[in-house]
Amino acid sequence: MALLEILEFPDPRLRTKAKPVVRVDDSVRKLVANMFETMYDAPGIGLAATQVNVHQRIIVVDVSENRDEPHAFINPELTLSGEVLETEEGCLSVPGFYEPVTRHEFARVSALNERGESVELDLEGLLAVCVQHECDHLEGKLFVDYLSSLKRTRIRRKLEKAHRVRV
Ligand code: GNR
Ligand code: NI
Repeated sequence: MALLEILEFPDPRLRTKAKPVVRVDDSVRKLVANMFETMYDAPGIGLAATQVNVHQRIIVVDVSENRDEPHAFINPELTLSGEVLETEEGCLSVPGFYEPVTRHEFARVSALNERGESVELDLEGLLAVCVQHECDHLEGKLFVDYLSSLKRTRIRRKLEKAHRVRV
């Protein structure tokens, strides 16, 4: 297993649209295992392959208190429903910033699991929010895109400055 490097905003590679996985094979399972390890280490409640510079439609999530309810979704498709509500979101690719984002209350996800089987799950609460956030990553979209351009620019400048001093 291995920890993967997480890309940070405004890295243009985060804007890549991910391609469908054509076969769930050992290389996909190895990536999923490394994504879980990276997510738990960070720590985060979700991670999209896009964030580790792999442009395939794979996400992992675990919103449980005890960090023992992992889900991997391959080629996820969402059906959104319910009211919209605001949640304070953060992102491992936008470290240190938390802002309210509007999402749907419920989501049904259809996907493949790590064994290549079709799965369908009804999501609510933080899990519904997190899966919507992860699916955005696969489209090259970040939560900062929902903020005002003033806020987004401020966040970009601060992260660019942080990246400069880090190297
Ligand atoms: O760890 C994370 N926390 C979080 C909190 C509220 C809404 C979404 C998230 S996802 C984030 C991890 C991450 O960046 N996944 O892409
Ligand atoms: Ni994120």
